[in-house]
Amino acid sequence: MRRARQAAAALLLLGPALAAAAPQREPGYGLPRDVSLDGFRIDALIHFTLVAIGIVFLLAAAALVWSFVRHRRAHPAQYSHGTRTTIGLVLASVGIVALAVDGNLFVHTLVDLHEFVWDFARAEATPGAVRIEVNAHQWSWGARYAGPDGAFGTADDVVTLDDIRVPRGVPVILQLASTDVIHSLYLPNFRVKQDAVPGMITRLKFQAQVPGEYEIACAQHCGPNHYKMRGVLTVLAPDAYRGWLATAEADARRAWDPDDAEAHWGWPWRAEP
Ligand SMILES: [Cu+2]
Repeated sequence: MRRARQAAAALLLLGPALAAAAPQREPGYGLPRDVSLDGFRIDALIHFTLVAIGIVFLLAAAALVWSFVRHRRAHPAQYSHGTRTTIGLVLASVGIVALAVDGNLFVHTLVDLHEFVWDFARAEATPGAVRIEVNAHQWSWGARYAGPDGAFGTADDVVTLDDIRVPRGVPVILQLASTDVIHSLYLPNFRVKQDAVPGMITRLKFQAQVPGEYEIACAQHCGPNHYKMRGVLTVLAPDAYRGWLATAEADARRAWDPDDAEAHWGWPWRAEP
C-alpha cells in the first residue's frame, strides 16, 4: 500500500514534467513558427515561389477566359501556326519567366547554402558553439554531448533519447549517423532537415533564437513505426542550459557502464565528414 502511494506520488511529480516536454502547438495553417536565425531565408524562397506561381497562374487563367469569350459559338476559333512576332513573343515570355523566377531561386539558393546553411567552418569557430552527435535508429533519436573532456565516445558523455537540448543564440552543429536504415532528422521550426544514412556521417547546423519546446520528426519513411520516431528539441536560455548540462554530466558519470557496448556508439568528432 505504501509502495503504491509512493508510486502514485512519483507519477504526480513526473506528470507535469512529462506534460511540459511536448512541442508547443502550431496555429494549424501556414508554415510552422520559425524560431531560428536563418529560417527566414528558406521562407523567403517559399514565399517568392508562391507569389511567382500565383502571378503565372492568374495570367494563364486570364488568357484562358479571354479565349473562351473571344472564340465562343458566334466567333469560331481560327487555326494558325502563329507569325514570327507571336512565336517570338511566346518564346521571350518563357525565357523571361525562366530567368526571373527559376534563375532568381537558383542564385539565391546557392548563395544561401554557401553563406548561411552550410557555413560549418564559421559555426565550428564560434565560441560556445554546441556539438551534438545523433544516432538515428528504428525508431528513436539518441543524442550525445561530449561532456567536460570535450571528446566524444568517452565515459563522461551525456547521452539522451528523443530529447535534445540546446542553448539560445549560438550555432548548434549536429553530426548524424544511422545504425539501420535511412532516417531524416527534421526540425520544422528551424527549417532544417538532413538524412541519417548508414555507413556515413552527415551534418546539419542551426541557431535557435526563441526558448521553447519544438518537434523533432523523422522525414524519411523508415519502417512500420516511423510515425513514432519523434522527439523534443528544447531551446533553453544560456544559464538554464549550463545548469541542465552540469546536472546531466554528473548523472552521466554515475550511469557509465564499461560493459554496455551498445551504449558506446559515439565517434571522434569529424572536422569534415
Ligand atoms: Cu526514421
